[in-house]
Amino acid sequence: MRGRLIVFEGGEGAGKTTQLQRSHQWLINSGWLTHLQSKGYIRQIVLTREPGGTETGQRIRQILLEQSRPAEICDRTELLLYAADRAQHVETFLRPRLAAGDLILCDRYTDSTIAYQGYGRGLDLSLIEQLNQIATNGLQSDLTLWLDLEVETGLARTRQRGTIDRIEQADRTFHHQVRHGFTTLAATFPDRIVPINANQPADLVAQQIQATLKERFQQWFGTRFEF
Ligand code: Z5A
Repeated sequence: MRGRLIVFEGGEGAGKTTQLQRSHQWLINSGWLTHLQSKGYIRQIVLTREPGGTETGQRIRQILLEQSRPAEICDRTELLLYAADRAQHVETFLRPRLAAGDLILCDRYTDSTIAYQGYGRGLDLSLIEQLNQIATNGLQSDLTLWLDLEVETGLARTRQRGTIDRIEQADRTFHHQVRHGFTTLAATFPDRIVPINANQPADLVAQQIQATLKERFQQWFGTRFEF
């Protein structure tokens, strides 16, 4: 049994967290989870996120995203903190669970660093790729669902929610660069990164994701299942 890593990516307010939870519920309620378990394809589903998927990572997350110290962290420090969070996450959480056969749904992973610190902050892309390699020891996602949404719409959603963290405060140009980063990544890795149109009601976004997951399950496990 080999687990699979499914990552949800996107800019601010794209709906990653909403859709990760919906996918989890759908896998349970549709019977897919039981089906995959009964065939011995996966052990269980686990949910996680970056930054903050481990205890150490939660402390790093606080440093990175708390609102009270926005100016203190310089760009390279930020990059290294995301890498440190990831190294801990991969080593102590992701790899053991994948080895045990878990299906992991993860909110953000390596592509966020390329999009935010690379395209957004303008840090050297080859340096970031090297750091991602060090932090992950080569562990890539099996599938990345990139929820694509216009910057203004995403920011409006987060403003409505009423919480603004350190990166959400960055200017609009930054967020446009981030989106350009994801667009470039999706064009470069079309098998691994699947664009999802996030500019539609949550139910329709969820349906698009479910269709993608069904396709991948068939590809990975050679199994079809309808309920
Ligand atoms: N970051 C980085 O820079 N480098 C890295 O390597 C990594 C991360 C790993 C993590 O913050 C921050 O870290 C992030 C990038 C940076 N930047 N910031 N800021 P986070 O985990 O706290 O938050 P986030 O990942 O940015 O997620 P978010 O802003 O909370 O958005 P979301 O998860 O994509 O969306 P949501 O919470 O599901 O939905 C947002 C709101 O929209 C909410 O009120 C929903 O009810 C609503 N919503 C959701 N879907 C819809 C639809 N379809 N229509 C209308 N409204 C909707």
